[in-house]
Amino acid sequence: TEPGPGAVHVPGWLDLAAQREIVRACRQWAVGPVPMRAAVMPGGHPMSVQTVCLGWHWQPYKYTRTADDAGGGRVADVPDWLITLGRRALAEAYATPGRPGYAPELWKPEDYTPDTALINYYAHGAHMGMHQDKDEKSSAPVVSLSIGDTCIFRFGNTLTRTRPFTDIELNSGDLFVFGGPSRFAYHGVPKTFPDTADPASGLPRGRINITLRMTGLS
Ligand code: MD5
Ligand code: FE
Repeated sequence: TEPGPGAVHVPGWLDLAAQREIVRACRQWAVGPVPMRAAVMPGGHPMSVQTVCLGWHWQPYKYTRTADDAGGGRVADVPDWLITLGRRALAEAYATPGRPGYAPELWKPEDYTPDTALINYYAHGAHMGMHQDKDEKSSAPVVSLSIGDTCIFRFGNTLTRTRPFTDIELNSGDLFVFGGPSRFAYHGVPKTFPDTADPASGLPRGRINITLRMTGLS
C-alpha cells in the first residue's frame, strides 16, 4: 500500500528464514567492532532505542567516520548482501507493475548503493519521537526492514511534526521504502507491542529496524 507519494509499504516481504539470517548478523554487529549503544541527544538524554551503525557512524545529528561517542574506532562495512537486498527492495516497491505506489522513475534499483545501515533495537518500552532524517546529503530513498515485535509507525508530513499523520502497524518481515516526496517527511515510532512476534523470526524479544541509506558523504 502507498500511505503517501513515494512511501511504499510491503507487508511480509522477508520470509522467516530471511529474518533469522538478518537477526543473526545483527547479533554480531551489536557486539563489535563498535558495540550497540543508546545515542545521547544534545540535551544529555539517552535515546530509548539502541543503535549500531554500518558504513558510517551516526551521532545525533551527524555522520562520522569514527565512533567517537562509542569507544572510537571504525564501524563495520555494509556487506554486499545487504546492498543487494536494498536493490531488491527498491525493485519490489517501485518497479513492480501493478503494485500501488509503482513509480519506477523515483530511483533505479541498479543506481542504489547504500553506504550506511542503521540498526535500531527497540527493547520493550522503547520508542522514537517524531523527526526528519536529514543528515544525509542525498535524496536517495531510505529502505526500512522490520523484524520482531509489531509497532505503530507514525508517518507524518514534510512541513510539521504534528498532524496530519497516518498510523501504520509494522510487523515482522515488513518492508517500507521512503523516497520521492516522502523522503523528508516527519515520522516516528510511538509504541511497540511486547511479545507479538513469531519467535521463528529469530528475535524472541523486542524489535529491530534496519534502514539503508545513501549518505552522499565521502
Ligand atoms: C524505525 N527508524 O522504525 C525507523 C524506521 C530512524 C528511523 O526513523 O531514523 O532510524 S525509518 C523510517 C523513515 C526513514 C526516512 C523517511 C521516513 C521514514 N519517512 O518519510 O516517513 O526505527
Ligand atoms: Fe528516521
